[in-house]
Amino acid sequence: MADDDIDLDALPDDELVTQMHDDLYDGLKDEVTAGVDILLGRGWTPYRVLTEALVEGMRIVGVDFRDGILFVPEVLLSANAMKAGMAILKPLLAQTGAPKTGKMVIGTVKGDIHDIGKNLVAMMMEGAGFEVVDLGVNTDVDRYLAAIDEHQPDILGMSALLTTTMPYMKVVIEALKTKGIRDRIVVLVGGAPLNEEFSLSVGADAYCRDAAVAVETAKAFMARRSNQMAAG
Ligand code: B1M
Repeated sequence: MADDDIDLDALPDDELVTQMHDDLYDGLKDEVTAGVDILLGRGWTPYRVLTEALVEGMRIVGVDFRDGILFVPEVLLSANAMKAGMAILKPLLAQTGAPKTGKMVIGTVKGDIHDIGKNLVAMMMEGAGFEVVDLGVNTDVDRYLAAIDEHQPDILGMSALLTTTMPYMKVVIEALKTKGIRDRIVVLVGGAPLNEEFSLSVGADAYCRDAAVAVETAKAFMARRSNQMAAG
């Protein structure tokens, strides 16, 4: 270890988490993954590591990106470090052993390449027992429709992080209506610039503020659906 290297193992939890926020900010992938491993080794749940160390770190990056302190190349490094940390947590969050609760197709809409939030939603949904088909980023209406045809999901999830791409959600929902399948599928939308009012205006079933809300909302819709089926 070089003289100025920090011994992450020696830091108490709160200082380690702060250090991880700094490392995420600086795009230091190896340090971020080491921090994730250490916290897990100390008995932190994967969800707590995700929210307190990674998501909070990315929130700080977002603030400085907005304020012109960080630029795209730096934010890309942060995003890569975040993804490396998430890759460790993904199998742990998915280890539920629960019977499959339902199926979701999810993608970031056309013109938009932000995928961290969408990946997080996919991870948490899998952890809650949903089967998830992830279409990736820059998803056009034809790819959504083809995936719905192929996989017959209960839920369609769409993510958008740009004010310029969020209106595309309406294009997809209108296409579902045109095909006559809108009523067969629950449409959940999310992404930082969205809100409840927007989701209603494009004809979605619900807006999900974060991944935890997405899981709760999806479960609530599935419960409602099985009650309706039971009622005949
Ligand atoms: Co971009 N970017 N970016 N960016 N970027 C934002 C979104 C921005 C708000 C930054 C800013 O200016 N403050 C701004 C948008 C402004 C606007 O539209 N009003 C912006 C911009 C302008 C741009 C570019 C145009 C910059 C440029 O090129 N000049 C460009 C666009 C590229 C494109 O998409 N065509 C761009 C590029 C990039 C990077 C490639 C560098 C990188 C993305 C890397 C990647 O994703 N692989 C990036 C990043 C990282 C960000 C910020 C900093 C962080 C986004 C993030 O990952 N957040 C972001 C700032 C911000 O959001 N404050 C910003 C962490 C993540 C956990 O949160 O994505 O909100 P979030 O997801 C949450 C919830 O929203 C919700 O649950 C998630 C988990 O809790 N959710 C869903 C999300 N999707 C859901 C779907 C659901 C349910 C819930 O379905 C059911």
